[in-house]
Amino acid sequence: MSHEQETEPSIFTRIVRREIPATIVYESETVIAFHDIAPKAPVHLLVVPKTQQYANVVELAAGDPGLLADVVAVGRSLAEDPSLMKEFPLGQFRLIFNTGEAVGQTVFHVHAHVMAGNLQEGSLA
Ligand code: DGP
Repeated sequence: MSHEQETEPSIFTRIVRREIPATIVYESETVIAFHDIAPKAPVHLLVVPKTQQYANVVELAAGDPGLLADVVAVGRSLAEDPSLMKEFPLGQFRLIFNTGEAVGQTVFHVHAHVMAGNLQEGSLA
């Protein structure tokens, strides 16, 4: 049995499987993107590799740099979409990967925060 099969499905795997709802804005074979449930900025999306085998961006960069490049490219294309970016300049966005509990990571299935506009006061991401 692979490591992935032994592990409990993450909250994001459950979104991929449609076990819990999310407002999905993009999906490919390998990547999914949806609105953050608790937005910390006027635009706050999450871009997530479908596999949960990488807990954070450091593991993803080491294990599958092509998939990391795909995550970045999806973030860029979401930021080019006027329907997602509201009044904010297209193609200009924050791309945040929290790595570790001390900086606010709560879901240990790698994900990029794609944000535009001011962060909520006191928010890390
Ligand atoms: P982080 O703190 O970097 O691990 O980011 C986790 C983000 O995931 C956080 O901003 C809230 C978001 N989140 C947690 N649970 C859900 C969920 O069930 N649905 C959606 N859409 N977002 C979630």
